[in-house]
Amino acid sequence: MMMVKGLIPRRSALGVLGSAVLAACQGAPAAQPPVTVGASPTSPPQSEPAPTIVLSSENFARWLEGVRAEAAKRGISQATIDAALGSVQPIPRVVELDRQQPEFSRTFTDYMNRAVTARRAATGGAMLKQHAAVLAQTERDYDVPARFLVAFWGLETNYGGDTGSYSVIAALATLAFDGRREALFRGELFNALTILDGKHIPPERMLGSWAGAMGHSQFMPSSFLKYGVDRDGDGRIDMWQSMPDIFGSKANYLHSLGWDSSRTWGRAVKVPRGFDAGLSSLNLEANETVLPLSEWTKHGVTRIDGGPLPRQDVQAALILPQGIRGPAFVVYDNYRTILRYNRSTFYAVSIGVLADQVAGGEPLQLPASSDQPLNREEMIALQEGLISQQFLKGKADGILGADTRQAVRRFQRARGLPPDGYADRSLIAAVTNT
Ligand SMILES: [Ca+2]
Repeated sequence: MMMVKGLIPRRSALGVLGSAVLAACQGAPAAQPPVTVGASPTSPPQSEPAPTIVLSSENFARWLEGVRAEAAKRGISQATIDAALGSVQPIPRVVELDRQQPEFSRTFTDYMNRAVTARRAATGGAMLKQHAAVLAQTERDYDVPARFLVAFWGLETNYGGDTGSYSVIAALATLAFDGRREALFRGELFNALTILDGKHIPPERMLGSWAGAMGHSQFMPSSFLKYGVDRDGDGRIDMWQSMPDIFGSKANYLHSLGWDSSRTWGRAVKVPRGFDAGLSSLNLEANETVLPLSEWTKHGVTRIDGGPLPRQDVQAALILPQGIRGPAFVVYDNYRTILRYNRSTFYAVSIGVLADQVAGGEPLQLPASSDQPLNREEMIALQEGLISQQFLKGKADGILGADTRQAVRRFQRARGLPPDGYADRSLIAAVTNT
């Protein structure tokens, strides 16, 4: 499922990677700008050319008048409007960052090796202990296990170390004024004003990513208003300093999305030689072939160490994020719940793997891979080849979405290749040389 118009990049804990891209989906149940590190097979590329950034202060002042009038009409107090918007100026850097998105940057293993490091897992383990009391209360009340709350925290802001230092009001005003996604950001600007009006945080402390994601859990203002909870009872929802509020709000969010605390998210597995790659799910929901674990066992799937899969009656899909030669995972319902929060396969797997390691699980050794991420030109060449051979309908858009992956699978089946739906350079060569 591709929702290009909602693509929202933001700064992330993984900003150290240089090319962190956060893909958000406007209109998805989770209004939060979700996170990916690098492009995943599900993150649409941003293809618009970068025009010269001109932010006319005269035009901005005129535009801001309209915002102020509408804010007043929406019932936001004049004092809040003056305090928040009185001296706000557009931030050219925000527009620059908004337009500066890598198209494709990482393969799955590359992403995972950077997202789930031994250090991040160890820090998560320490955080699990340090915040044990708050986490236990949160888990009891919202039914989301502590290790997952810590994993989200670790991936989003490196355990609160990287929450962003942009004025949220100024960043949102800039993005709304810039106009590429005015409706989204103008709405979030009014949400941010509503938060200020509620005295949850003073304007000077309302800091976040350049795209307006706030605090330890990088909530967009709409998510803050929808899922934020005051757990320490001081009358304010504080996503910046109150750990009870921070964990409680995230748990409330995940609970609302349908978290099932009786199950985990899935697990890394080993598939046998000759495994039918056509059994793997290619769509984002990972629900093309859903079988009980006992059936996967019959297909020869084992734990990563070769031991038998759990003998529980769990419905699972199998995913091969980097094709049949890459790592394999069985995934359960909570994996799909993570995807409702952030529609990136890479992100969802990394949350699960990190959560397990935070709780003391074995590190996941991913096989070294010489795969390179495909660039946009290669993706288009692949699609054009698939279209000309009638494996794919429509027009080449350079986005490796579910339709393209299904087309790759049809091509592979027709050529007697393992139908894993995975496109690498050798696949492109096979498609374009025929
Ligand atoms: Ca509070």
